[in-house]
Amino acid sequence: MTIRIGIIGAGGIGQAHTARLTTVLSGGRVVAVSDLDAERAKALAEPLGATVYAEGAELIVAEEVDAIMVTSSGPAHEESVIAAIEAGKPVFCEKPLAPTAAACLRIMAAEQQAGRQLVQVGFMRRFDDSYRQMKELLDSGEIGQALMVHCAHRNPTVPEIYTADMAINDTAIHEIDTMRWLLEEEFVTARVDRPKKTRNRFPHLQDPLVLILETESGVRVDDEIFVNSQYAYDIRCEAVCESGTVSLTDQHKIARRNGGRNHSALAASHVDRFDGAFTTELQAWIRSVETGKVAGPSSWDGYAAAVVCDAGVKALLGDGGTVMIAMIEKPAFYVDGGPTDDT
Ligand code: ISE
Repeated sequence: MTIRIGIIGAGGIGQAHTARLTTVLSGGRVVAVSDLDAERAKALAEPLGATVYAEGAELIVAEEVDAIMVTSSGPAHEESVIAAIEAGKPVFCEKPLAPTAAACLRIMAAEQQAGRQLVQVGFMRRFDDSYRQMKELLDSGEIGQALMVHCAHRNPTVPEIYTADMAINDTAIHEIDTMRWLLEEEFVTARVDRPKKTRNRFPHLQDPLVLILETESGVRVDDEIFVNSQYAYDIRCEAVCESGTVSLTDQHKIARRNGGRNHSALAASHVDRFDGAFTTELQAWIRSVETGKVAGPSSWDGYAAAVVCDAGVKALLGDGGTVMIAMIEKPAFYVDGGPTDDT
C-alpha cells in the first residue's frame, strides 16, 4: 500500500521532507502540493508529477490524497491541521503545532470530536539515535533517577528576521519537547537568565540566554540557547543522575588529522545533525498512517510544548522572576496513543 501524501508548504522543510519521501523512504508518495507561492508549489510538484492546488483546503479534501503533511509557517498550521482532522485524514505537522497554547487546544478539541488521534507533530529529536540511547539508559534505572539536565542549543547564526521570542518558541522548543519525553514529566516553572550578550547578534536579541525549567518532581533543566555561536550547530545534553551521568557525544561528521592538528568537522545546521532523525521520524509517520495508530509526538505534546514556551517567553520578556506553568490535565484521549480505528 502506498500512502498518497499532500504537502502544504513548499518551503525549505517541505522540500526536504519531499526529497526524503521520494528517495529514501518507503510506503509514501507525494501526489499533491500547495503553497501561497504558486511558482514554488509548481517547482516542487512538477518533477514528481504531483498536482498543484491553489488552496490548502482543496488539497486536503482531494480524493487522490490519503494523508497531509503541513510544512507551512507556524501561524498557518492551525487552519490546515483542523481541516485535515475534519476530513478524517492523518496529518503530520511540523513544529510548532501552533504558535499559541489556545490554538493547540482548538486542534485537540477537533481531534477529540473526530474520535481518533490523527496528528503527529514534527519533534524529530525523539527519533534521534543518540537521544534514544540516552532514554533507554535512563529508563533502565541503571544510573538512578535524573536530578539535573544540562542542555545547549547553539546555532552558528540566525537572520535578522529571527525575533527575540523565537529563542524560546523556535529554538528552545526542541529541548522542551525532548526533555518532557526523556524525563516523562511535565514542567512546572520557567525562568530565564541573561548572560553577557555576544557582539555578533542583532541588537534586538538576548543572545545567549539560559532557560531554566523545573519538573513536577524537581528535576532542574538548564538550556543554553546561543544562536550566534559562529562556530557550528552544536547540540549538547548531559543528564546527571543519582549514580552516573549520560550525555550526547560530539556529533562529528569526520575527524581529520594533519599538520600536527586534530580537526573534527561539526554539523553546520539541524539539517545535517538530525538527518537520520528526520528520516526515522517520517518513516514512523508513514507506518502509523498504515496502522491507524499515532506513534510519535501527539497534539497533546504540541500543546504541552506551547504552554512551556508561553511561560518561557513571559520569563524572557519579564523582570527575571520565575513564571509558573499551568497546563490542563491530560485528557484520557491522549494516553497511550488514544483510540484507534478499531476501538
Ligand atoms: C529551527 O527552526 C529548527 O527547527 C532547528 O531544529 C533549530 O535547531 C533552530 O534553532 C530553529 O531555529
